[in-house]
Formats: sequence, structure tokens, C-alpha cells
Amino acid sequence: LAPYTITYFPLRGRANTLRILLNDQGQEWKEIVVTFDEWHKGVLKASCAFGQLPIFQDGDLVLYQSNAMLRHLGRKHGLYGKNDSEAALIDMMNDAAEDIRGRYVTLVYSNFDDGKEEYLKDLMIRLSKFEAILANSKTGFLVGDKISFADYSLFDILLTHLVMRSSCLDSFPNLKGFVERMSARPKIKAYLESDAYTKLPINGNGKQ
Ligand code: 6SG
Repeated sequence: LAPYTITYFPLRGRANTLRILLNDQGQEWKEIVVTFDEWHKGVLKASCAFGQLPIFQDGDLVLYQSNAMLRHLGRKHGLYGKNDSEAALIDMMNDAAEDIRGRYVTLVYSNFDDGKEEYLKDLMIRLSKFEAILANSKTGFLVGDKISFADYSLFDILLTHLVMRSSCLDSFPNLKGFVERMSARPKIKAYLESDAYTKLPINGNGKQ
């Protein structure tokens, strides 16, 4: 039986990196889908540690905060580097990806139509930093010689931004190569082609 459960809205949103990681690692999990109608009744929200989804359960362990979930899976599945220094660098990379994700979520839910072009200008600067990091990587991963949870985070936000602006990686060959390599990993490829992925909207308000 799957030890893991993800409770979330019927969205990619903040669950998508988790789902990509779990698929790629050959893990099974259960999804509990929370509709917006159900959520707005407020009972589940009141029970959540910080009043928000997703929830991740690993047996008796109940986690809130999507990046804590990624770190937990990183520790359990060998996706957190080979020593403390690599772990610190992986944290740093994931935090930089989270900086982009946080700005994206703010744009989508507050000011998408008017703010998009200015957002994309700032995004290019942020992506250029990741481009330089990957240009210096000998292995094609963000840190060390193995995939980490930060690679899945970066991959997810790049997929999301390719939907928003399909040309956004055109001047970043290393990021483009990264997306191609990640997308070609057999279990990720199968997931990205599945209804479980393609039928889910990215966000809860129809913007993308
Ligand atoms: C939003 O922000 O889609 N959780 C969100 N929103 C519901 O009542 N730092 C943590 C983490 O990393 C952030 C959690 C995250 O885990 S997901 C949440 O629980 C709340 O606050 C993004 C998303 N939201 C769509 C949504 C569904 C119900 C309320 C917000 C859209 C707006 C109103 C209805 C549909 Fe809606």
C-alpha cells in the first residue's frame, strides 16, 4: 500500500513538483482531491497547521509546507546530496527556485493581466542566474553528480513558465537542455503524457 498521501486542490500548483519527484523515484501515493467548494466550507482549512494545502502524509507523519515535503522526500530517497555541503547548496538552489515560484503565485493570483510583461523581464534576470549555474555544472544537475529535490523544483517552475511564454528559454541553452533531459527521464516522460498531468490546470483561477 502506498505510504504517501497528497491532499490538494485539483491543480498542478504546489503539488506538481512532489508528483514529478515521486513518479521519477518510482513511488506510489494516494491523492485526496479537495474541491474549492469543499475547501470554502472551511472545516479542512481550520484543521490545517497553517490554514493551507497541500498536506503530505507519510504514515503517521503529517506535513504542511510544500518545501518541507520536498526536503523530507529528499532525505528519504537520496535526493539531498552526498554530504552537508551539498545539502546546503541544494537548500540554496531550492530557495532560489522558491523565490521564483512565490513571485509567480503572486502574479497569477493578484495582477496577472497587467503585471505579466514586467514580471517576465524580471524572470529573465532570475533565469539567467540558473543558466550560469547549469553552465558550470559538469553533470547537468544543479548540485553534485546526482539529481536532487532542487532539480525537480527548478524543472517544475521551468515547465510552468514555458506555458506562460513558450520562448522564455530561447536564450538559455543550458536551461533548455536541462528541461529536455528531465522531460526525457522515462518515468517523468510517462507522467507528463498522462491524463493525471495534462488534465490538471496549473492554477486555481484559470490563469497560466
Ligand atoms: C494556495 O499557498 O492554487 N496554499 C494555497 N490556498 C487556500 O485558503 N507555503 C505554503 C506551501 O508551500 C503555501 C501554500 C499555498 O505549502 S495553493 C492554499 O491553501 C487558502 O489559503 C495555490 C492555489 N490556490 C487556489 C485556491 C483555492 C482556494 C483558495 C485559493 C482560487 C482562489 C479562490 C478559489 C480558487 Fe482558491
